[in-house]
Amino acid sequence: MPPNIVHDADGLPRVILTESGGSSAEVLLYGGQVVSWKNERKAELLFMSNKAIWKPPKAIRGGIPVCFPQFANFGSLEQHGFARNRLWSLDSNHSPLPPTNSQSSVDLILKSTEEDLKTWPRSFELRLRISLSAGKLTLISRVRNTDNKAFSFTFAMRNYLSVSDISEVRVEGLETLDYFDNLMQRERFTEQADAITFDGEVDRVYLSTPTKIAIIDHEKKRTLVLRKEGLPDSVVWNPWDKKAKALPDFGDEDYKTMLRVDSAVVENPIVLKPFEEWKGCQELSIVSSSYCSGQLDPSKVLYGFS
Ligand code: TA6
Repeated sequence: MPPNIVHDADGLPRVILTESGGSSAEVLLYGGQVVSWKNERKAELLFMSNKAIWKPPKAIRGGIPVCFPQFANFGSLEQHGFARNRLWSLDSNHSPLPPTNSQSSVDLILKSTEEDLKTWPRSFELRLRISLSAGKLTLISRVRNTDNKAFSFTFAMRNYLSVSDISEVRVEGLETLDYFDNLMQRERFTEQADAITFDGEVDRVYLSTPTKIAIIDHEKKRTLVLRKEGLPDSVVWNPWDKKAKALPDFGDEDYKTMLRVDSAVVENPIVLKPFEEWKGCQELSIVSSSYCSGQLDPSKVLYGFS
């Protein structure tokens, strides 16, 4: 069943994904960006700034933007590369989808254009499969080198998560890891805490992270589990009050109800020989948190995951 593309007031073509359990997601062809993921009770699980600018070539501040071929300014391109500012297409040439009676998956593709070849002279195909199932949102990204020479790239899927109160959020799974601190000229540190909590601006690239990271929203008694493969690093970002005020497309109070936890390749860029392909997958799932004396019971969340 071909995806049904709708155009909203902002004129941006999008695909609406639904599944029989009642959850839904919205994907823009602009940037190949998930802009909404709602659970069966229609609660929005992703953060979207109410000052986001839904007009090309600006990147939309929220949902799950894709950074390719460069994360941040770890290279000569514009900040976070150009994939998030380009119009992607439906990928008709994709591997068969499981038959469903609702539109629960969509395959998108972005290919190198004449314009982009001027700034990044490499031919590529970037594919993104977005799949929705009960309580889960899965993104599978693939980069194929369609050039006659090798190239390298860095990459991120930037998960803007909706939280009830950032001061009541814990992130588990990154303890004891090394990280680059973007607030300290990317100096390398080692995480000492037994879980990350938030009382100020955080902008860190955690390196060689585990396949599962738990973001625990105490107030909502809800845990979001990020599971990833082929994406070894994870960026954690909250601008806090001062930086929030300095961002034109971010509400002054927005920092209180958001946290960005990315799946990324930053420290060791991917190198592809001609016609090689790289694959990076992430799965976001929602589980109810189990708390005892303020500690999450990891066996019930991190390892209870199939
Ligand atoms: O987390 C990496 C980072 O580059 C931060 O330093 C901050 O700039 C954030 O991403 C936002 O980037 P953007 O280009 O989306 O405004």
